[in-house]
Amino acid sequence: MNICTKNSPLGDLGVESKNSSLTNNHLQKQKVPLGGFRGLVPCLELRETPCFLCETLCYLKNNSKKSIFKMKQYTNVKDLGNLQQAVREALEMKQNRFAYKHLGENKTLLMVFFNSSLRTRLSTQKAGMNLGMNTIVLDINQGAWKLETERGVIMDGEKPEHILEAIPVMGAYCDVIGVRAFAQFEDKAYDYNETIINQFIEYSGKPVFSMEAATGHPLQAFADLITIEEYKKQERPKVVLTWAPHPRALPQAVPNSFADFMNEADVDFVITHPEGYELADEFVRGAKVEYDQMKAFEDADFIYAKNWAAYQNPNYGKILSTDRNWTVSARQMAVTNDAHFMHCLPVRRNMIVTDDVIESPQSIVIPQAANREISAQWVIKKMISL
Ligand code: AN0
Ligand code: CP
Repeated sequence: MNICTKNSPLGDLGVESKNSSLTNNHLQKQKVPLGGFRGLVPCLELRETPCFLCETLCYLKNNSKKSIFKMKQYTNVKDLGNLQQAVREALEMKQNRFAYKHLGENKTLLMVFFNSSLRTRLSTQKAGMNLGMNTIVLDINQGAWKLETERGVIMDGEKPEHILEAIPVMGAYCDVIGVRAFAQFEDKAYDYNETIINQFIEYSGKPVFSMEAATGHPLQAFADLITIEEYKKQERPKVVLTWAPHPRALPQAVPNSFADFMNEADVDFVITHPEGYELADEFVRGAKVEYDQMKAFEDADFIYAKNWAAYQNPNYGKILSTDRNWTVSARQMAVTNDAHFMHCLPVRRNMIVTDDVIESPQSIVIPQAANREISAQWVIKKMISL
């Protein structure tokens, strides 16, 4: 439904706003006089899709949940709905990130970490606070009972609690749950079926979003796309995802989600990696794969570096190369179109990227990390809206 049109009726809704500052901002923005007006009005902008407030109006007017997009889970790009609209709304929200503080009143965000984090922990908590939510962080490996995740196991070992009780209990204490549960590289099917986060989705009774699960890191990829939108100079920039060496076996979650998003975005997307590092078809989706890194970098506008362990059988989870010719340095950056350098962080300097490249003016790793607050806030907002 598109109610943000010039023909939308003014003031016929008779709805009182719960948040006067939001109403006033909105009305002032649209230059609608406040005097004598009973409720909210459509914003009158010509848009393909309704703005946030008009979505709310739409809901109130029709009293139908069908008319508003409430997100129940966020694990991949498709869960965002219209991607262009999501990026546009996220950029709008970045300009006024406290405008929705009333939405989270008396609501609780629970963040559950099975693995370490710096950015995800801080940015997601900040996003919840921007929305006026209470936030609780649970580190499963620090003070919580160790959780058994396999069903049917005779629990006579180290783990005193089963995840199938723990999840609904966690759900009872909150309104939205974020979960970080990396691939374990023990069983490819267990990882690629997203066994842990899917159990949260099934048994918590609450909306669940990924804070990096086994196969994807969609909050990161959404922040990456927002950042590319902010820094692009071309309408359709060339974006290169490059593998780079690392001493540990790292998950495919970040490159998978980045590919997932880039395949949906209006960019010329190329993936480069040594042979044997091919990602799953469901994420590559026919994107160009170039095995010659220098060739891939030619005329690139964005270089996105990341290590990942092998996906393909029989090497799932293995390190096949630590070749430092693949470390992103001035040598490769020289053939790009003065490309911006991106990495999700944490990054190992002089393995993934040289000091001079990550410290160069073309490096945008810090604004990229800062946009994690924005991607998280957009997603959580969708989960708590009405
Ligand atoms: C993790 C990974 O590669 O998936 C998290 C990145 C956001 N990185 C490390 O474990 C170093
Ligand atoms: N990029 C990212 O997710 O960082 P953390 O692992 O520190 O959360």
